[in-house]
Amino acid sequence: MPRRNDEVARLLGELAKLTEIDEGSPQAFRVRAYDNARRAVEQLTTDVSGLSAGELAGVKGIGKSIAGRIREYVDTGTIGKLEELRDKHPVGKLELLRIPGLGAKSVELLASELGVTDLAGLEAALEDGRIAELPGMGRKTADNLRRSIGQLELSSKQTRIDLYVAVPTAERIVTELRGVDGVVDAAYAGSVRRFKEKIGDLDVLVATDDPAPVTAAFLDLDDIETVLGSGETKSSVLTREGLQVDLRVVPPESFGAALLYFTGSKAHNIRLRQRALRRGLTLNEYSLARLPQETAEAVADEAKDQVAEPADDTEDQAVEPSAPPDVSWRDLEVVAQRSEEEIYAALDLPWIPSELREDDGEIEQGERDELPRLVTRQDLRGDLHDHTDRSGDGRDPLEDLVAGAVERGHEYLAITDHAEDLTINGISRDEMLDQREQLRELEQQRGDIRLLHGAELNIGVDGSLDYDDEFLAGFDWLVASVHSHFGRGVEEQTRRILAAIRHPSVTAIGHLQGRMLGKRPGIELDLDAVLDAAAETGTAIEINANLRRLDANAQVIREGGARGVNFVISTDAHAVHELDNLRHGVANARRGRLDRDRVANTWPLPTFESWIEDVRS
Ligand code: DGT
Ligand code: CA
Ligand code: CA
Ligand code: ZN
Repeated sequence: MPRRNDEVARLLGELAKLTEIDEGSPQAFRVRAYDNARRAVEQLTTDVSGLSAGELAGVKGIGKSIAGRIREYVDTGTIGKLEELRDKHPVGKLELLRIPGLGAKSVELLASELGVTDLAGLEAALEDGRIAELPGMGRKTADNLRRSIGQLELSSKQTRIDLYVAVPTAERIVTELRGVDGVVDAAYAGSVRRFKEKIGDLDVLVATDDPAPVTAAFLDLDDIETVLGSGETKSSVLTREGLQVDLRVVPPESFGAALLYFTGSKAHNIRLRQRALRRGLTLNEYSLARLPQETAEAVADEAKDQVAEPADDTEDQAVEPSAPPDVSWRDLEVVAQRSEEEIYAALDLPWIPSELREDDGEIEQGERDELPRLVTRQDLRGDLHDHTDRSGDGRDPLEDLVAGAVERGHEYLAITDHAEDLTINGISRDEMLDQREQLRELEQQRGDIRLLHGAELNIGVDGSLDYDDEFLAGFDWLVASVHSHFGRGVEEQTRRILAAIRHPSVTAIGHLQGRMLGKRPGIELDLDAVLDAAAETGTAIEINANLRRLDANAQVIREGGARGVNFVISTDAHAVHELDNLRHGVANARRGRLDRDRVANTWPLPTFESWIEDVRS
């Protein structure tokens, strides 16, 4: 998506949310208009800044008045209406709107009756009983709210933030800063680069010899709420979504050392520094450098005795070796600093992927040259969970989705619209057969991609699936997934999933736990039983690339990989542009330390198709 469109889409989303609060309903005409326009801009392949108000209004989904607001943004850098709504409704209200069970009306009620306008205020009002006493709320609502806040770990007291909030912001900021004059490189680091599911803050690094324009561009980013601090090479801000972003500007020659340092984890870095000392070297955020002979010997002795324990914050001081006080690193001979690869190599290690850097065995594996061979985006040859506009929530026609897949280099693509049991979205047998014909024709016509005719089946509460076994056997590929009854007990849920895994026609289990980050926690499962069954039948477990799902999660992936379970990385795309999300599924698979050979959609088509035959026999 062109860079400008990304920003505009986000602002339209914010306008929709603020208007929802302002008008007291998500169904208000204006709310839907902003949402439609946001989707239209997300799907636009031309840069909005090149379009006139008239041309914008001609885009399907964008009305005249919103076209005007988009032009206003492109021309002036702000939208008057947005500023007005932001002044009227503090960010805390948006935070409240994210809590299940709290709609726009309740958010207004909380503000007008109790003066509660953020999460901390709500928690206080829950605690002292004011919510339970509020007409229109009551004790039951209070209990439900408390449960939602707890389950979703939304509590204001613990400020970890979901990865799905941080990654788009990280990508946007890095793209933005790369475009600043004089910038040689930019990257995000810290826990976001390690792809941890919950993060504290976002760390961004920029390599340049001229920090001033970078800092200026950073502080000028549109989504900043507060500047927490700003110096020549270090700035810190808070975004409107409550995410803290730390920027560090470093000279290009030490970018690798800085990236390594600020990616962490702290425990991984401590191990590397100990390793450096044993080699007469010292590692910090500027470089890996050689210590003078005498100091080196003294420190190496000391380092030899040190037990390499994983350090947490409290142990940090005790375990962390530091350069001796009489040595100034500025005088030392630099051994490596420009890239991470050079630094690892000088420590006799292969480059260790960021997703592994937790001091959880990766250094030992690196030493023995036994690191898992992690999957990359380039390894993937196809996408295996994709919706067209035939099922209710898909947005683009088959032809467009297929063209999008070919543009992205896919050799195969599975179309998996919802089947008939999903009453709102699902499609009938006749329509399925009709689609199959359409698909075969298109495949013939194009000749550049293999199209698998599939469906996304709904796993009923008793483990039953859509259609009947004979009809199911007619599909090339079947994803079965849970879409409702999330609250049942662990035994019932496990039975339900096992039935789907063991069904002869099912080839993959979609979003295994059905969680939606920030919205619902997902079903409880006996994962041992589920993974063992998947390993036994060969049925794949999906790694859903949607950042709101990250389902299966990294832990499940890691355990499954160890048991020889097959996985597929799929986008679950409901629109063409969502085909780009594969990269998030890849990152999650890497976080799960999965060997790329366990990912079925890295396989060449003949291997892939004979595996399907095996699973289904
Ligand atoms: P977070 O933000 O809490 O999710 O986790 P990180 O890992 O992003 O931690 P953060 O933002 O405090 O610092 C970024 C990285 O910088 C961290 O992973 C390692 C490095 N780092 C920061 N402070 C220290 C320190 O005092 N000692 C060491 N060894 N490394 C540090
Ligand atoms: Ca961080
Ligand atoms: Ca930080
Ligand atoms: Zn789906």
